Amino acid sequence: DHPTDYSSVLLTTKRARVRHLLETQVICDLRPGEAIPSERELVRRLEVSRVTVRHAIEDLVAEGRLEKSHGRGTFVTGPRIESRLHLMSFSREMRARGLEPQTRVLDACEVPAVVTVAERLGLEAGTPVVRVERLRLADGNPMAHETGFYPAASFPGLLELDLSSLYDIFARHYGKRVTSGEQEIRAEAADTAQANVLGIPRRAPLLVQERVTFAGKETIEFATSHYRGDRYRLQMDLTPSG
Ligand code: 16G
Repeated sequence: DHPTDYSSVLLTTKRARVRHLLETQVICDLRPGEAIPSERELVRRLEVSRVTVRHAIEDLVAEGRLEKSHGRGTFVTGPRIESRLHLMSFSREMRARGLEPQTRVLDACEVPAVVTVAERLGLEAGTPVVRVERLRLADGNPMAHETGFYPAASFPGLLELDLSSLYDIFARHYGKRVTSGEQEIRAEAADTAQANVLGIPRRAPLLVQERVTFAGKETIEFATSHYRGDRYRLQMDLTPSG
């Protein structure tokens, strides 16, 4: 009685089957960053229609298994990070997972703290802070875009140093070890600027983490990290409360 319902069920099944074939017969032989064969080639290899191949690819893109690059093709996505919520630097966290961290410093300068930044750092508005904007990569794949503010008085000469790992510098150059932090996590859709920096489509999901970090009683950081939603998951251990 509902022919349209039946046809959509059949289509979904076929689409799911081809999606499975793509994963088990094509993607499994490729490494992250490698391109999948052309649609035409996939039609030949999997013996299905072009439309079905296209739909299956769309599903895998939506799941984050594949990513499209305009005019270049469709690629197997890079590493997916499953992070426990803990106080670790980006560099250490990636190394702990066998990935090579890289940092591209996009901007670093000293500025007077605006009210919102000053409040989080426990400073008077206008107090000099160092603003560091960085793109964080793992094995060459963009993972996060981070902007942090650091009290200039706590870190004299910071701008002259190599800013690829701040927590490392804080410990080695300034004898300040990160001891605790407060963090908030929220979801956001990438705006054009974030999308461009992270190499994702506009409106793609981001996991935003805002952190205030302490070295003992001293507040040393207020940072906002925009992580790619397709490459980052957070895990936490739960204990009963109340
Ligand atoms: C993490 C922190 C960030 C900190 C950075 C230091 C989150 C959400 N953010 O990315 O606040 O600045 O580590 O890492 O975890 P680094 O020592 O490699 O610069």
